[in-house]
Amino acid sequence: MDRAEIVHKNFLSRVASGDLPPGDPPVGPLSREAAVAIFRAACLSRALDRKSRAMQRAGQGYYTIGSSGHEGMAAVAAALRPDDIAFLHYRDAAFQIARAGQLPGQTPAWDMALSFACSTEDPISGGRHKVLGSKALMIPPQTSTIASHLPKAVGAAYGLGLARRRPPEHRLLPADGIVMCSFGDASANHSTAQGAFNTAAWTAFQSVPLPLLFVCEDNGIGISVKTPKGWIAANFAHRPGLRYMACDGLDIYDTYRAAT
Ligand SMILES: Cc1ncc(C[n+]2csc(CCOP(=O)(O)OP(=O)(O)O)c2C)c(N)n1
Ligand SMILES: [Mg+2]
Repeated sequence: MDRAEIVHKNFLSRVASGDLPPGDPPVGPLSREAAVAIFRAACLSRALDRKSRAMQRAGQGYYTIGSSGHEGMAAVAAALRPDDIAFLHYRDAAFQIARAGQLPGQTPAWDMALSFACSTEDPISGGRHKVLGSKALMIPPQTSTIASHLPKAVGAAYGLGLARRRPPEHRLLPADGIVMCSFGDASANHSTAQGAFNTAAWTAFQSVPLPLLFVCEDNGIGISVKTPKGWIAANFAHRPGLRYMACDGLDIYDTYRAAT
């Protein structure tokens, strides 16, 4: 058995026996029904991680990107509306799955399996790349160039604000929506990301509307390079024009509270 299989077996046996990490009972505004929907999205995300590896071993799939540890992004999806356009980090399968549950007729498992297989029927990339995204779910596909989606998100948010002041003839995004943009802790150091934060803060500082939620998914590492402990908070907690909130991404109640 490989490590992933051991983790999986442990997960199944511990959930079945109720042997869960100690801690206080969950608190916050998350309803029981929404918590179950988030848990289901997390389970499907994990199952797809495992399936993609199996497909790769069998020669049926190619590039894989795990979402494990990032399943809490389902709670961010639950706090948003499905028409809040989302520029996603590549580990956010759980976000897309949770959002798919907010619209009828969605088939996220099938769509992602097509992406793993580089099928020409993959609805978001036509088989060019394993990538998250969905037109119906307002999730534009991104490139694998880290941080490249942050300036796009800032632009989209600026456009939303502008459209409130000067209603356009054609409207793709609702006037009262927001933009969500997620990224990794190491990606936050990229000059492209820094430019986006600065532009966003510079804009908001002048009270120009910029309805944008940045979500940094801090797993403490960028491939083999460790992020210094406390770096993200130290870097973002006191920037003009930017309101900083932190949460435990492994706790869906805390994540939902912060995202809401
Ligand atoms: C511009 C660019 N430089 C380097 C890479 C190679 N690369 C892929 S993922 C990654 C690290 C990203 O770490 P982080 O943002 O913390 O995300 P995580 O994978 O930890 O979720 C790097 C450097 C890339 N894809 N794009
Ligand atoms: Mg990281």
